[in-house]
Amino acid sequence: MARCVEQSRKLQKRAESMIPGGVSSPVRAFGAVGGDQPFIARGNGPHLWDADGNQYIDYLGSWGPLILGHAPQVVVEAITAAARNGTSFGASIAQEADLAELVISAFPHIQKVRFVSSGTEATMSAIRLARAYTKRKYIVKFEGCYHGHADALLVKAGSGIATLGIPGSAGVPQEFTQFTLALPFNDTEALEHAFNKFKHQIACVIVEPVAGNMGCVPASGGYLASLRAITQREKTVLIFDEVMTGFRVAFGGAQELYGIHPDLTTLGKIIGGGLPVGAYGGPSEIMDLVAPLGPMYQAGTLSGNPLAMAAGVATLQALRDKKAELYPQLEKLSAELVDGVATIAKDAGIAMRANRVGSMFTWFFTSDAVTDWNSASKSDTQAFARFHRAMLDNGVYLPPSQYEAAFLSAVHTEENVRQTITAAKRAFALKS
Ligand code: HOZ
Repeated sequence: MARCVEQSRKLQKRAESMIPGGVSSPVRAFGAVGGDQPFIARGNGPHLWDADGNQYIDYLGSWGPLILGHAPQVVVEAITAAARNGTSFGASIAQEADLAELVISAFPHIQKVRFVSSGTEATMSAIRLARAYTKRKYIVKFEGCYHGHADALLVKAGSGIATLGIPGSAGVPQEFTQFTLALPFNDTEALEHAFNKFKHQIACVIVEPVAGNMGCVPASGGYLASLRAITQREKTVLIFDEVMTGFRVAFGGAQELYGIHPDLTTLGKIIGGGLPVGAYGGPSEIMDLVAPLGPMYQAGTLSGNPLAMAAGVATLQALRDKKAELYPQLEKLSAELVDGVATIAKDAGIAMRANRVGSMFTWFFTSDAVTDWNSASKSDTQAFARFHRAMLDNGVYLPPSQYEAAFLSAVHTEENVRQTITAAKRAFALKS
């Protein structure tokens, strides 16, 4: 069943004449999966419609923020009301403290939080702050973890870099990454080795506690506790990059789910309710180094933007009010979906490993467990590409890369899950 792609093709051609690759962010170009990228006309609830009128069940969720689905009434009303009063002031508004209060109530180890406009800004600033606090130069990140596109972090990064199959980015002088140590994820020994080699020189360890940017890859049992113990011993700042996992795997993020608390936390995605927001936060002792209180400079005209604050507040209030039912419901439906498709793949004799934490998941096309970048990169990306195209033709929109997590929202239904499993049967050429 082929989709109609006439309008999307026309739009792609027009965009390509003016925008590199016709896209505002590289993975959207569908280079890794082939076929025509649908130009999205609108979204509602769990569904998307493209410019040709094709309807999809959406598991991209704008790469994670849309935990309440597309265009939830509370968020649309909050943005509309805010817009009537002005769209940007470059001055303080009451809603910044409202959003801060909601973040702090969910993340007890955050005493103070600073809002920025993207996850990239959040991680870049948190690292600058960790260096200011420790007065050390080196940073540790993990292979396959992506923390935005700041120069020093584009080292063995996952996400688009992994999708494109390139080692890093052109335009980043080697000197800019000389203090970045990229170690294997889920490997405590490698971390101990780095601390021995760079004694008293490592400012911070930054980690996605559930990696989402090499596909979904959870930390193995005890790994986060080891990171915490080692960084405490070494007086190094531990940063949890919870841009994807914050308010997603639990209301209080991965740190609540696993009971391990970092020094600094970075947030994004859900806290903007679909609008551009990022944040970094932690104890006052560290956060008070941020300007204007302290010497660590960071600023932004659109930081604390009224529309973004309104969308964030509306989203977090809805999550807070429904969290007792909402997170168990996400868990149950996501398990049905992820295990359902994995069973279909098994019946069809297709090698697949399903990784999932709550409503964040990836179907890897490999028979071996995926625990780090090395094992993720063994996935058959051509098989993933065929699956992706077939699912799209059968009305299911997945992230267009093996190395990006997919997400289920609070408005997906049992019926959506059944339809998705039927689509997978068709994709694997089984009788539905
Ligand atoms: N690599 C980004 C998500 N992990 C993609 C964002 C986008 O293309 O919008």
